[in-house]
Amino acid sequence: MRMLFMGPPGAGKGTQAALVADHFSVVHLSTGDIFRASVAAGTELGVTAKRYMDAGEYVPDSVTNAMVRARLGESDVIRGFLLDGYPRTVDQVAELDDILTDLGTKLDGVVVLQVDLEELITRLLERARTSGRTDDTEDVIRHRQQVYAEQTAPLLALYTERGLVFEVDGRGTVDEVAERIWGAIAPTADES
Ligand code: B4P
Repeated sequence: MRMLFMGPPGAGKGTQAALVADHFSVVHLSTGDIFRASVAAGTELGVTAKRYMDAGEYVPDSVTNAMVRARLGESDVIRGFLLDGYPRTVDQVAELDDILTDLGTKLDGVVVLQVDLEELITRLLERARTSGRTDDTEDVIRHRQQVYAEQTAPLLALYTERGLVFEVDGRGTVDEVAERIWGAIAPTADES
């Protein structure tokens, strides 16, 4: 299984991708998680990433693409992977296409979680109370939604044209959303 999880910040990508990856015993690769781990470890990558993340901007494509290419080259990815939060820009889509060609494989699907803006803001403000994430302030949360609308939402048309998109209603409880995702991808997952 090789899938992407897409959707605006707060849509539940991380939450749901972890559940599906666990079920299929495939790698869950969240670029956001890798950046946060690098920040915590104080690496050079972390220092660079923090500057952009704290401002609600995307980390530069050159940095993000190199990181994903390296991770997808590791041996545990052979069974499959769920990419959560990547690709987010046109350049990242092109890089992922190249990586998949180099690996001699292709995507099985793209799960797109749909949640309205006010619910997204509510969820992220709720997370802000507990996560300690420095990009979870209200101003930055709103800016991240804008960056998503400008740079990432247009990519969905491209994957729709390729016939890969499963649109899933991301409202409701985590279990309800998981149930919907399962209903959408089960036929594809059975084939892979
Ligand atoms: P991410 O870590 O991907 O953060 P995110 O977009 O906020 O999504 P996340 O996965 O955390 O939220 P989720 O919907 O799971 O990115 C953070 C930053 O890293 C970016 O702004 C950027 O700077 C950088 N970055 C990452 N990838 C990049 C890339 N490819 N290129 C460039 N820069 C990149 O969950 C949100 C909250 O909602 C959670 O608290 C969760 O518990 C809750 N929730 C989930 N489902 C729910 C439900 N059904 N009901 C209620 N709450 C729910």
